[in-house]
Amino acid sequence: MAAKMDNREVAAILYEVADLLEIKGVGFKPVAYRRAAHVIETLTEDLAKVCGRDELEELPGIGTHIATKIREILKKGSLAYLDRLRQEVGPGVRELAGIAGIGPKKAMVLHQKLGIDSIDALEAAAREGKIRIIAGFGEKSEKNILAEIAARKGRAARFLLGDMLPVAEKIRSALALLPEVRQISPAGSIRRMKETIGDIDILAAAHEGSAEAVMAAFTSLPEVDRVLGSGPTKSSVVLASGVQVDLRVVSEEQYGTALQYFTGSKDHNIALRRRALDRGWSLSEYGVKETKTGTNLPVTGEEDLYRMLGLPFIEPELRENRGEIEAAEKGTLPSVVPYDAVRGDLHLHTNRGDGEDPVRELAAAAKARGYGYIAVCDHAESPGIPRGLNPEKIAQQQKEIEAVNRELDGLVVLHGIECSIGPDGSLNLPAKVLGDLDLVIASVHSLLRMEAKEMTERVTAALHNDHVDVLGHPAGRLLLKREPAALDLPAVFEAAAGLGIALEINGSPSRMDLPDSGCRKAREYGARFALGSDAHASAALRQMALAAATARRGWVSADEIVNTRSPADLRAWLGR
Ligand code: DGT
Ligand code: CA
Ligand code: CA
Ligand code: ZN
Repeated sequence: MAAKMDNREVAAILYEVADLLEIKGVGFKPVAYRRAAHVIETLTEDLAKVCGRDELEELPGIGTHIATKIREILKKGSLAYLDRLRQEVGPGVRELAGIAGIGPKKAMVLHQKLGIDSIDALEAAAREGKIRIIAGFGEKSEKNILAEIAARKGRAARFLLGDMLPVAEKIRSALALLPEVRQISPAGSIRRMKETIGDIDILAAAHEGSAEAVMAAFTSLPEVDRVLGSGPTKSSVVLASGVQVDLRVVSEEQYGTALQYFTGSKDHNIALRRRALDRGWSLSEYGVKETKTGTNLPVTGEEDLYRMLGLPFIEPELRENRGEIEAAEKGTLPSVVPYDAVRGDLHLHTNRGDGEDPVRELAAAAKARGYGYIAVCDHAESPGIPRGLNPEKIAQQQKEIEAVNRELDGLVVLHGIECSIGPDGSLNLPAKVLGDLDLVIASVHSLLRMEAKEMTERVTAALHNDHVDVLGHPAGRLLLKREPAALDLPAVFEAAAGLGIALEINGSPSRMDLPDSGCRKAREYGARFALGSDAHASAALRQMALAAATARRGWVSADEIVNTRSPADLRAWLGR
């Protein structure tokens, strides 16, 4: 006889049989197995004794069929029928059934309709919005699934910076209107403009004794779904979108050090604290103290704090402890591109392609932002690209752009194109058409899973096309969805720099590509950068801030970016 099985273990086997039968879509039987499992689970007497007296069939809900199975379990410690079911269903699908809100029936639906056979596949499908369209699921269940997977994997769900910036700004500006609030700023990763954020942090300075009023206003904002906690210094809420917002309220004297502390990153702070210790000070969110005497040293703001530590001001985007403190100390920290140094947008899509707005509208919106030029770069016709332009449509677009340019003062519309790079590095348009355009972006849009060697050859071949000016979203990543393509980026940077081709920093919220780390690496090769919003509507021109933020986080200065140049200098660079 095998190891003695207690009632709970027998019940667990029967429950699993029930789940697997249900996943397989078998009717009625799962109910019977589950009922039997429940009876055994709640039985006060040892099941083996009942079996010994040959009285199994007398228990409620246990017929001859299940009694036979139970005898096998008690005898062998296992059940051949279960082993067979496990093989048929596969471990991944069974795991799905364990996710709250899925269960066996829905696990089967997901397996049949989407071929999902693992938690990882489930996560990917949820992120791509494939689950919400299945009957019985919705956006909410998709979110719950992601949250549960995140919790299981021991990490919190992350959100796109581009999605969360407007949310944070709305809350910040609502609170800024309160008479009690003297100063207020985003903090944490959202202030550092990290491409994904765990939660939204906001820091406010309020009048003495008025923190409660600020907290009350915060927790009753219309966006708030539930309040996790609220106290005089910190409150946390969750918004309907599932993102957590932490608000901290400090006194005006503490604001400077608190802003530095809560902006982070944690690693940057730890390095700074070490510097303070070397000077005999202790640094915390509350201020700077002389360790020996315990006296507080006054700090008037973030800049003052860095100055006290013998450093120039370090921009929030750089505070990742990736060498910025050492560089600041040596005076070699580059002055990163200011957000308002960008003079034009080099990647826009119109309603002739897969965008929403006509050239005229995009141009007006760009002019309102103070730009001197934009480049319209719809997709060239190529396999898998929706609404791509063929040479005839490109010629029609040329007429439209000429007309807009005649109407407009102070803004030049450049006629560009975004070509897909074919598997062999070719572009899908004849040289003659490319030669007539003002700007050519070449991007990889298909077959992203190529081996690194082939992918590098493919991209490098495209760079050698005489007409290419910009390599679009070079890393090929999709944030929270797809890892970067396998590609020897340094080899690409070297080739691009040598050929005078700019690397795009794409501001689409799910791209932010080149990533900051890539920008930093590319600088070593003397690369040039082209910032593009990749906007598909005029409202999305603001995505330029995400491109600029990425450049800043990658230590890129204004003179390394081609679209900080005047219209004439940009044209000179383009050779047009
Ligand atoms: P996230 O939310 O995961 O995108 O990243 P952060 O950087 O916003 O992190 P969060 O929200 O946990 O904390 C906000 C800031 O507070 C963080 O950037 C630095 C500061 N902080 C938090 N925990 C610690 C800590 O243990 N030590 C130090 N020195 N600073 C901390
Ligand atoms: Ca945070
Ligand atoms: Ca936080
Ligand atoms: Zn693209």
